[in-house]
Amino acid sequence: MSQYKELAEYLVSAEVEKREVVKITANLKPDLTVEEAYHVQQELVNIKLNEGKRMVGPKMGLTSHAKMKQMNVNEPIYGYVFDYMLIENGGQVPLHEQIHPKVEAEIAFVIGEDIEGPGVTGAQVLAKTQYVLPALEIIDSRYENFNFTLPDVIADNASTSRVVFGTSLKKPEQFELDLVGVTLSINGEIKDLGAGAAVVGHPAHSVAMLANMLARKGEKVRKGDVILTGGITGAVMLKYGDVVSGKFEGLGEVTFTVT
Ligand code: 0L1
Ligand code: MG
Repeated sequence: MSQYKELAEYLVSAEVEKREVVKITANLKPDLTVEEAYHVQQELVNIKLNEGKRMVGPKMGLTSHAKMKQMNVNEPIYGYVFDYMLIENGGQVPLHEQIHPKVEAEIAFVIGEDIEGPGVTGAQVLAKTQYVLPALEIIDSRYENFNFTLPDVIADNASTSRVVFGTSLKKPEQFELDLVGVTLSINGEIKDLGAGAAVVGHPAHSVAMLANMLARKGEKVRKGDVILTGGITGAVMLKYGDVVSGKFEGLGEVTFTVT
């Protein structure tokens, strides 16, 4: 078995068994590069596809300038959302299915036509986007204390764990998505807030960056992909009993309860 596949299995078993593990770069492969980390992520994706899980679409992570600065990078990362990660709006997220979950508010894009880089712009993305919708992403790093290097988090599918999509689909041309205001509340108290511009200046720019990054390995954003564009708010720790609400100006509300 290749080392990439072994590392992918290490992370998949941590996810399945709901236990945190030591980051890859601590012992297993201290010299893991970003390029190699995407190979590990691809093996992790293959494991899930071979198990019959269906891909919903890519997601972008580390899209805020604050997070990029913290990780000392100048471009976001991506991972993938699968069908088993979806929770209905208003539904429940059982804590025993998570390790140490956090929530962040994001705008999602439903892609209407393939988008192939390089050189894709935000305007081109908007022209090929069928709908936008609000979402809450639950991230749950498989690593101890959410402590990782950039290659570690890429290998770990960008910490992706669960997603709650809003129920109303809106046409993107109805909005200036960079100006859309968002609040993230837990038990009625606002924990963080922001605007679409927190996502690399504009959520459509995030999808353009994704298309351009995928082009480096001959891939593209596909018609039908539902893409999480990145956190507008910071990620807030969850605990048992939390009632979580994301309110997105003009796009609607997304909620779930931690049970
Ligand atoms: O969706 C995200 O922005 C998560 C990226 C990974 C970093 C983290 O786990 O905080
Ligand atoms: Mg996210």
